[in-house]
Amino acid sequence: MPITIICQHKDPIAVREALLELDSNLDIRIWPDDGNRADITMALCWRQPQGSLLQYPNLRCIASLGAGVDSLLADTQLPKDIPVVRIVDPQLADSMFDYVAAVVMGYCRHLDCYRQLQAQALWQPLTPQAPSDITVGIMGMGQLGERVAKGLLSLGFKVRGWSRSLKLLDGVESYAGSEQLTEFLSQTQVLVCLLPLTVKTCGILNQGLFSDLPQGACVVNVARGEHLVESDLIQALDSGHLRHATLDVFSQEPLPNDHAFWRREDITITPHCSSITSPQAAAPQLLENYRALNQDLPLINLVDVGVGY
Ligand code: NDP
Ligand code: OXD
Repeated sequence: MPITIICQHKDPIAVREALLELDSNLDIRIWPDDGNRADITMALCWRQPQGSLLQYPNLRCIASLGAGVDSLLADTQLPKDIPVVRIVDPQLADSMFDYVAAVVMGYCRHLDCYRQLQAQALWQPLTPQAPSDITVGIMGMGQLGERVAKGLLSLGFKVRGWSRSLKLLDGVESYAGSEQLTEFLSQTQVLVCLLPLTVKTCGILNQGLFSDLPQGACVVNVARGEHLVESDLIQALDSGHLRHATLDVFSQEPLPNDHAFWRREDITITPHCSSITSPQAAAPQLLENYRALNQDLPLINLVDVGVGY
């Protein structure tokens, strides 16, 4: 039974080749030239056009080609009652840890401050902070957040995590739910957002949340641009309450040339590259789900569509 790849802003051919490497008998088509759509039982999607999935009457599984499913679920015409799966990949989590570790280490060694001093040609050594002086708070303690938390702990940082349900993770202070958010934020010197984008988390990085962070805190957003209220960030940086922000994701990507963030020394921008799903890493689990589907076995990495992640 054929698979289709409905994909924008990612290379569908690389995904097809990675799957064919594993099983050369697969019939993998690429939207929009994917033949008779009534034959297709599985769709691999990344930012599929609204309503496109309605054209497949015999679809039995929708797979996100990334860890996040926000753009997939944002399709108001998503066919109902078809299981949605996503990518869960240890390499993706390792890569996210590498990025966050680099950023947080940079804060310990004041690399953001040196960038500002360099712009003024100022030679001014600053006392480095040890990892054990810094509390990192991670919002979202899922596949990526947990890996980042464990990695930062091993580097000597103090780590706390916030999620919907309380976690039991050795060495990590756990907080859950909106009632514990303020307490979680109160000692967080570097805040890392690794939440999925849902109705509950959209705009969560806002003025109220920033004001609950200690003076001089830094913010790292590696989840989705829509978590952040951009004008609130600018205000919190301008007022001096926040020291710096590192942003990998934006409401509009690529970030437009004339966006105010580009010209700020207190914001570091990277182009949605903190952790990239490789087709080679994704292919085995896509194939596993395809085979499970054909044998009526349970699917892996299922998304709770009702909750939004
Ligand atoms: P998971 O689904 O594994 O984890 C999500 C975590 O967020 C869980 O701990 C969950 O809590 C928590 N959470 C969800 N909603 C809330 C809420 N309302 N309040 C508090 N906590 C909440 O996701 P992943 O770790 O795999 O990925 C996280 C996100 O990272 C993705 O959705 C994607 O948007 C982004 N991403 C970004 C990349 C990049 O390159 N910048 C690359 C890959 C992913 P609980 O455990 O209780 O369910
Ligand atoms: C993802 C991403 O969700 O790359 O996988 O952002």
